[in-house]
Amino acid sequence: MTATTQNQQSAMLESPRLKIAIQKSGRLTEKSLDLLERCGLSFARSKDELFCYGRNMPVDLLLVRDDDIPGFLAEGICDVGLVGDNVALERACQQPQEAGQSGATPQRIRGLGYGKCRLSIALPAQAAYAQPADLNGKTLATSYPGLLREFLQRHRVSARLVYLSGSVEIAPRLGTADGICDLVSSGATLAANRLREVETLLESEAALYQRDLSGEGPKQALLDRLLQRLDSVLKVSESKYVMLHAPVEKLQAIGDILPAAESPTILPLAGTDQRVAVHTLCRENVLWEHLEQLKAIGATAILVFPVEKMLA
Ligand code: PRT
Ligand code: ZN
Repeated sequence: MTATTQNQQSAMLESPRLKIAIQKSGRLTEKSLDLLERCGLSFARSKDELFCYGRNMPVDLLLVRDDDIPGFLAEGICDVGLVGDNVALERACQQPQEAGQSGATPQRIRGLGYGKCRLSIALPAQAAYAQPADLNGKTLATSYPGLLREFLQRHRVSARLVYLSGSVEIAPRLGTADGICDLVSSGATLAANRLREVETLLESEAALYQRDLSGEGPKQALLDRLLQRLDSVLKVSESKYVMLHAPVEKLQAIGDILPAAESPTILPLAGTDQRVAVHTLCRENVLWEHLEQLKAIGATAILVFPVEKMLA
């Protein structure tokens, strides 16, 4: 080991270490790990470990059940958590007393763009529904009693709640409930159980939450450094680099079609002065519809590349 490596290692041991909690095993795990890796973090990790030591920055990982993350933040067991808004907000509904204690409520810092879903009320397909008042007197099964109760109170609806930790969508068929309140992403589970979405209570995604780090300057500085990298990674994940050939007179139209395009590089093409090569960075995703529109105005050789890193 060189003296420099030794110095780096002893500096890492002495500095405060930021603890990030992510879901151990589930829908958010792979994307959360991938995101942290793209921010340049590397962890010494074996499959069953609950705690992973950060190899190249004083940042460690806690692998836990997603439902535990808001509580771990509130209790200071971890400093940062990557968790669905649905889980964080459900806990905030169930523990409203925390809101009064300064510092105890985890703060949402960034939406991360994955784990997207919505919390919805669904009723059997044939059930009549026009407004929340139609839920009066009904029994609703849910894993989200806090958020559902809050919705019902807001609409002055009196309904009975049945708590189920899973398989909520089969409750109406079993006769346990008249309807459900559960997470929906594609809608396939509702369709398979002949349920119809009637109200959306919440749009959710995985988000970065932090606990109050006032008075812990070095840890907050570490988090700020990580957030800078995160912003760059999030920005770049949507960005695309586009190259195409086009008629000279269509340059303006091309700029109008491409989403959030930067000022393009225009290059001459050998053997013609009617057409040029156009290279440009788009800050938003380029979809098939955009390519079809480009083709329709005479663009050819259209190539779209993902952007791996960008330092603006
Ligand atoms: O063990 P642990 O407690 O950590 O995991 P978990 O089983 O509680 O959570 P997991 O891994 O299923 O989900 C983790 C997070 O992913 C959730 O808290 C949401 O933030 C997010 N997410 C995104 C979803 C869905 N989409 C989703 N579709 N979580 C659950 N579902 C379920 C939903 O409950 C329903 O049963 O998928 C079904 C509906 O899906 P569609 O596509 O048929 O509509
Ligand atoms: Zn869970």
